[in-house]
Amino acid sequence: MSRLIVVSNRVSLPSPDGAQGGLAVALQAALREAGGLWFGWSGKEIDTFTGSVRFEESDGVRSAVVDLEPQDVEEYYNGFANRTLWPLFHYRIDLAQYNRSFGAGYERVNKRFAEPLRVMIEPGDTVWINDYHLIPIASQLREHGINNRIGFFLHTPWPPTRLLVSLPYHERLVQAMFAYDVIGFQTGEWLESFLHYCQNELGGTVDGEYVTFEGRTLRAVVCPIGIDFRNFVGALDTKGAADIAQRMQVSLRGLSMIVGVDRLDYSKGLGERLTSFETYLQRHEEAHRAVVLVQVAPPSRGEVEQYRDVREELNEMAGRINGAFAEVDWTPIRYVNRGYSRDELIALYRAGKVGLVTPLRDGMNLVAKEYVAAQDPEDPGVLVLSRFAGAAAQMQEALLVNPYAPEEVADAIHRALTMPLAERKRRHKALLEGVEREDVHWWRERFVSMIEAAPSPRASAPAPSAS
Ligand code: ADQ
Repeated sequence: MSRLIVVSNRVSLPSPDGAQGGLAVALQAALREAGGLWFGWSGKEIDTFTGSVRFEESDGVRSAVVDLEPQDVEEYYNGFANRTLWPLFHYRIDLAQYNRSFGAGYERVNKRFAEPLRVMIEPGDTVWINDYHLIPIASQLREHGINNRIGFFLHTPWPPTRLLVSLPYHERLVQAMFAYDVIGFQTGEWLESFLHYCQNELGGTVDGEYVTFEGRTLRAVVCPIGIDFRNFVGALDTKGAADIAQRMQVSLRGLSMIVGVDRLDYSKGLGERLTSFETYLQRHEEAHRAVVLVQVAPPSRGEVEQYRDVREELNEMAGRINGAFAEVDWTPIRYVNRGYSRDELIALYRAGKVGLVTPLRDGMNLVAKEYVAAQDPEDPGVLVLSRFAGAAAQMQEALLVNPYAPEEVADAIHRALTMPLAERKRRHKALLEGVEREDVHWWRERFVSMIEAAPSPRASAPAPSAS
């Protein structure tokens, strides 16, 4: 078996507070089982980039990290990745900032990552690049003569062509993708958008899963990510879970709890969610003093102004709604700005009669899968899920909603809270089967085997370059 080298922007080894994004949690799980090496940014800054690599090992995961300069972090990470590509890929061209220094920083950092990486890659290694931060890195590696099989997995949506063309130099970004052998997407919708762009904007040819542009062919596939199911449900038996379960039981005192758990990000539709809950309270007197929304949302990407804006907006909204509806003995929204460990999260999910997962756009959304995994099959809660989350493609037995339509979401909350046990069990059983079967190991095995099945090692002629 060939060695697996996984590359992502941040290498994030398991941490006790557990406050990590979906990609980090998934890659840790994938590497723990498959072995191999995880390469990326340490998350630390140094005055001058040296490219020197530090090797670490934690919880069975081997990693190799480099530090970046402050200018790199500003232009590449806070700039092109978080202010340009993230909003664009989540269909928010109103929030995307196009700044030449961001683009230059993005290409510079991709080159900087490629330097130490090429030294680590040995013949026969399989290389797996993750996410939008690192799209051009394969073309850099090809320029260095690396002809190993290289795959790329995009964790976010891929935007429709009409939106993508708002990005200056969009062709350059997509042309660089032809240095990969395989490109994976979370859903058929994002894959279709990618193929549409290649065919209609780039002038490539599409033949089934294969896309050819200027003599280079890549395979573009759908490969939805899952959770580390066994490991996750194992947390139900921990002390951390038992403690939270006990605290929730005491503090809920018969209230029905709706639970939301998200990174604080505008793509997660938190403002729209609070409006929907407000609508639900306006329309359902019987919910007053009977229902509570527990929304956990640890801040992320605080250097980017839009994230500060959304945080302020949510503080204001939660305060206003609580002010309007609260009684001396009841507060309708418990809004919590901190992360929880996996053990604590699973108990929170289990205590929720409704899992409210309503992103405006999401590559997949692992919270939806975690919520289902955490339920008691004999008395499960109901998942209310945005139809704009990638997870909706696999989770049709959830109550699917349009997160922009507060009345529709309010109706779904009501339906979920009043759903008969037999229907709850039927829906949950079907969802659970999918979450358990298509877990993170299934995802990793499928995607890595598709990279390994690529017809290369390719000839060492350089691919179209991003620079
Ligand atoms: P994210 O946008 O980070 O991931 P998501 O898939 O929902 O979103 O994963 C969030 C992860 O972070 C979950 O495992 C969750 O348990 C954890 N988490 C969230 N809030 C937390 C909290 N308060 N405390 C502790 N942990 C918390 C990106 C894409 C997604 C895609 C994933 C994986 O945006 O669409 O599903 O990558 O591909």
